[in-house]
Amino acid sequence: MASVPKPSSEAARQAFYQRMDRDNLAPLWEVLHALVPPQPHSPCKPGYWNYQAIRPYIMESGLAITAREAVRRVLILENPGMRGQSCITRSLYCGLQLILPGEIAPSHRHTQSALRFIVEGSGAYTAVNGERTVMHPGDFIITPAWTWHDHGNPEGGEPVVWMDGLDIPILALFDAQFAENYPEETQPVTACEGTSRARYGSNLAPLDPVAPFGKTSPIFSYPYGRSREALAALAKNGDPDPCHGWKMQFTNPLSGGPAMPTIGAFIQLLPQGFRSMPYRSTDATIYSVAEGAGNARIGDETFSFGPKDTFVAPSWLPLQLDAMEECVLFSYSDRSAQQALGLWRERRG
Ligand code: GTQ
Repeated sequence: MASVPKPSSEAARQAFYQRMDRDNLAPLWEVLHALVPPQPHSPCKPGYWNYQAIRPYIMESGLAITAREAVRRVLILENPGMRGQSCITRSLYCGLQLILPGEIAPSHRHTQSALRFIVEGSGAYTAVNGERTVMHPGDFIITPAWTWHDHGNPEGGEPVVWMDGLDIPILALFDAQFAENYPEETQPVTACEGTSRARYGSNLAPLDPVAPFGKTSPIFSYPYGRSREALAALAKNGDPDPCHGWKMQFTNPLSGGPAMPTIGAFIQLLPQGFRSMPYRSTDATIYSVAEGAGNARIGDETFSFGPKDTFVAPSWLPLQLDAMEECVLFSYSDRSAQQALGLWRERRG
């Protein structure tokens, strides 16, 4: 009967690994615990950006380069645990984009999906698929994958800053990135403002159920006034969720599902004095403060936030929110992708 062989010495093992290394081979047993951890184990760290502190850099970028030359004049919010990788979580990118009066950010398209959450200023527009939408603080705007888009700010207006959320690392993971420039600086306007909202965002839909942007919502602008009104009405009726206050997801009216196939976007209201029950989920989440001030405890770090600030909660670290004033928080994460793949988990308390 064959007997179990005696294990090699550590030195013999190391020599063995070195020999196989030349043939692009490596032993699983040296890395198994890191590859298949008992629970999420991420280089992503909690992060916080105070808008008043970083605003001077954003405005200085307006002196450093034009929107035209930069193509997109954006300061990237890099996760403190993943500096140099242009990401705020493992799967998502976040930046703050500035467009000054009289500027144009030229038209292009790419397979990455983008969302915008307007942080400061009004009057700039973004154009998607021949329709322009004017931006106001708190608006949530979508650029579906592979749609032509350009941004502009008419002369005589004010600087406009918005948060860009893109699924850049997801497309990179799959090596499925494509991009191209439009032959002109701006795409022609073929529909008047509000057309897509009239067609899809009025509890009505065309009779032929054509989804113009595939799995992405055909409403590309969700104005803040409407979101805010809904939250205020909800807060008059019933109790807040112990973990989330009153939290809603932006939806695709054609599917009833999330507005974007890779990114979930949310808006929530926390009443003054609300202290949430700790909550964790596998979707690392980026928050932008639309209104109010409070504290976010993420793992064992606590950040005091105010209007226009950004913070990020990594996967599976408990998040607890304290609202010193009534707060409205916008947030986005890769929850859509995780749920589509059956990966998403959450834990309350
Ligand atoms: O507006 O198209 O922040 O392509 C990064 C990449 C914005 C955009 C970003 C982009 C855009």
